[in-house]
Amino acid sequence: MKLFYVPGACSLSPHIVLREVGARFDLVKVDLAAKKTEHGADYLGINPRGYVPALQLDDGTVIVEGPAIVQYLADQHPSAGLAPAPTDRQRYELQSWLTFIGTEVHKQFSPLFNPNAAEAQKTASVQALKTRFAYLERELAARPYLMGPTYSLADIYLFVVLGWASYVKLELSPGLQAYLGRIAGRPAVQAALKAEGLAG
Ligand SMILES: N[C@@H](CCC(=O)N[C@@H](CS)C(=O)NCC(=O)O)C(=O)O
Repeated sequence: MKLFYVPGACSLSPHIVLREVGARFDLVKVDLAAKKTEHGADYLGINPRGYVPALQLDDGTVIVEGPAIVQYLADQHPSAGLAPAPTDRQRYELQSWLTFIGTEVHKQFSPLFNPNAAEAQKTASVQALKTRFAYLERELAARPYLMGPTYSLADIYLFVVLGWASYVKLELSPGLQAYLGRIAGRPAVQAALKAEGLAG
């Protein structure tokens, strides 16, 4: 398997999942501006949507969209316990969190990383993010992880996007910082950060 990634981008979420489940994989860095892989291949030929992540299976099949990739990996390795079984009603709670993180948190960061975004758009994103952070803080005050006592795909995705807060000078509450610390302490997370050049 190959994971197409950019260091520190949302592709870090499937990268952590690959390590959590103990899969064998190669990392392929992508130059998003040039739409080329580090080996010079046309990235649009791999993911015509032009963004990371993309996971290429050994048979050549490509899976795109972070939430789909991580659920595929969790379902291939159910013993890792990162997702309720597809037939379990709890699976919809996981999908609800993945959707919330993708649409209400991840995408609110986009204007803050875009030098061409209008100030009004950035201000609206900051306001929306502060509201989402306050909500997450309340949710996580009652339990260690989004799904309750059990660490899941949702925590991995949230860890990655909340990690961007410091880059855009948004403060996280002590509760959210403690939550990130719990996840950062996992060996798979440390290994992924190290492999992407984000930790010593
Ligand atoms: N809906 C996509 C969004 C992926 C996404 O936003 N990727 C960013 C990095 S975090 C990217 O590659 N942006 C570059 C671009 O859109 O050209 C997913 O969830 O996988």
